[in-house]
Amino acid sequence: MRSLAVSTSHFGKEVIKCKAAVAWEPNKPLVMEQIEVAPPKAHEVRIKILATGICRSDDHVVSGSLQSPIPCILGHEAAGVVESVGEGVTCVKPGDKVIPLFVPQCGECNNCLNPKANLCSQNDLGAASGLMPDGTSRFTYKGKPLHHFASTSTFTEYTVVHDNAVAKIDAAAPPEKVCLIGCGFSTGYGAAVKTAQVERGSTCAVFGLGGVGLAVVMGCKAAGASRIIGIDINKDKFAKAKELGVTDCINPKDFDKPIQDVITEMTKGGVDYSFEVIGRTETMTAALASCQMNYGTSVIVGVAPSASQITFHPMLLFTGRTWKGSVFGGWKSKQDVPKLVSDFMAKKFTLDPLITHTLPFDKINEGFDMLRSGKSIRTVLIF
Ligand code: PAD
Ligand code: ZN
Ligand code: ZN
Repeated sequence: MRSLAVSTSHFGKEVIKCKAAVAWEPNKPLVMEQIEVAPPKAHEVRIKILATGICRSDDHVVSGSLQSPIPCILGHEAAGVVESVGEGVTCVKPGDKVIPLFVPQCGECNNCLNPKANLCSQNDLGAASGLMPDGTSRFTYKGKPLHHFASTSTFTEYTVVHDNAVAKIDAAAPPEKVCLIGCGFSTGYGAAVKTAQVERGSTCAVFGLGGVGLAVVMGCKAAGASRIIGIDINKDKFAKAKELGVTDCINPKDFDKPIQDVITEMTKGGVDYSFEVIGRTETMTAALASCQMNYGTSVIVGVAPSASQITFHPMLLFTGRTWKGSVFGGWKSKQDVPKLVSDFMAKKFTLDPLITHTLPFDKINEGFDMLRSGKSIRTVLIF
């Protein structure tokens, strides 16, 4: 059984032994292990995870399409409570309810200082190190270091993050719901309302109706879109999509011609805003071609395989379309996550439709299986 050493001061000093799901090898189930979690160093925070969602980006690492060093502890969509803090931490204290941030907000880099930007230079995405900012790990298994993932690592009873990668949230917020504000909900909703800035009366197309795609739909709906076309190869996703505001559901498998031609015909020239929320290069170009040539905007949200490249006809952009990307919905994480949690508490949006399954942490691999087979939207693991 796990033994929890409780530190006597609010500076964590003891190593904690706890359960974590370790990704040892690509394309293999995660393995529940007892690991050691080191105390937080200066400007670091050790968090007891209460609930975490499973996002497709975690699976992208398991499948090898997203490069991040393994063995590692995946997971980046969570809520928890601060167990202890390192020296110099002023933004949170032990006992605070928090959400770890896979896009940090250091507040000092050029990106943090620019109101138009949200991708802080301190992020560990892209050419990921899988380490804390000081280049070391706080996780070991039998003394051997394990990598972190995306500045967060939440598939563990305890994690350590830098203090620029954690946001204090309302103490009353239900962790098993607001964990989705750590990734899926905020990413999708923000792609619509912040990155694209969908306008009232506009037409939208959302490619991929998983957890993030449905959150895009919620954002389009909240912004007052008059028509939202949902595209998915799994028709089982259509009922919920319609509940959330999709007006037309289409399955590319039902047509002989390219789906962009179908959408262009349906809308007499293309949508105002399209979103790729799958992570495939073909659907990225299809989404671009589906938006109106003079003023349409297409937003890439899906994470394409690390090694992939896109070939597309320059005429698609020459004629006036705009192509954008959106990481974490364009939100400045540390400042905006607490506000999104307050908005949830004020019932400005709901998270329930996105959560189809709740499982104990031990059943993490069942959650991954349901994501891969298309049976779930979001599975939330409870600790
Ligand atoms: P998901 O697997 O729940 O949803 C993807 C959906 O796409 C599923 O419903 C599939 O059936 C559907 N789909 C698959 N292939 C096709 C196809 N060829 N045509 C049409 N539909 C298809 O994933 P998710 O919602 O958790 O994540 C979606 C993507 O967004 C994924 O690539 C993930 O890595 C990325 C993501 N990006 C960010 C960000 O900050 N930009 C954050 C979180 C997730
Ligand atoms: Zn995610
Ligand atoms: Zn920064």
